[in-house]
Amino acid sequence: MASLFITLEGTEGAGKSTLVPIIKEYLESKGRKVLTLREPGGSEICEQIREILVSVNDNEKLCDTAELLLMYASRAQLVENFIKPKLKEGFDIICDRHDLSSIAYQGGGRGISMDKINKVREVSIGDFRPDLTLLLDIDLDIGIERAKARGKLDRFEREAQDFFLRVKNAYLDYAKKHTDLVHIIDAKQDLETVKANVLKVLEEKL
Ligand code: T5A
Repeated sequence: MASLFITLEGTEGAGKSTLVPIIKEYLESKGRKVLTLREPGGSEICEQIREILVSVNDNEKLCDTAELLLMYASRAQLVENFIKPKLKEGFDIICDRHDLSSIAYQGGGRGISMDKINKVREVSIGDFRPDLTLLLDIDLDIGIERAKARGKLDRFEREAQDFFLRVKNAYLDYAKKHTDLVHIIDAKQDLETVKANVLKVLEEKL
């Protein structure tokens, strides 16, 4: 079967990073070659871009357009140099966040128009899209508590509740319009239940 590009999406602390190795192990148990990546980041240069995006700079505010462009700079670099070539080599790729994060955070959260996002996307990655997206849906309070328990909050995690509410709504709106691509997973349940539900979706996809 052709290689799969699988993305994990959701608000802070939803459990995306926790699920990446679980999905990898499952796919490998089916005899598949798997590579895992994250956005922003995932390569040496992309991790440098990530640092600008997530670190807190009290002296200078990163403007919304610069944030959008940096997200897509990291994505373009990763898609061109790693994701496309590795898919061609027969690897499945699991990516912790991808394009839908920009629709949710820069579109929903920051209020950048879809027209502007689509233009930036077009020059960055063209019509490249995932084969499957798992949207981990979680109550914002639970997610942020999980993220806080991990330690210092990054630039995004310091945003107010209404920012994350707009992000969550943008995710859910997109999922409702793209039911063929996006599977919503109830992520507030215990890890074993979440894992079982995710593996069920993957089994169906394979
Ligand atoms: N961003 C990113 C944009 O604005 N635009 C973009 O285009 C992109 C790509 C950094 C930020 O960048 C923004 C969004 C982000 O704010 P990030 O660091 O990847 O991106 O994102 P975060 O969501 O901040 O990553 P987190 O690590 O906080 O969330 P995860 O990965 O969803 O959560 P995870 O797996 O680390 O779990 C958090 C804690 O919960 C526990 C885990 O053990 C961990 O301690 N946990 C559970 N506990 C109970 N029950 C469960 N089912 C659990 N699942 C996990």
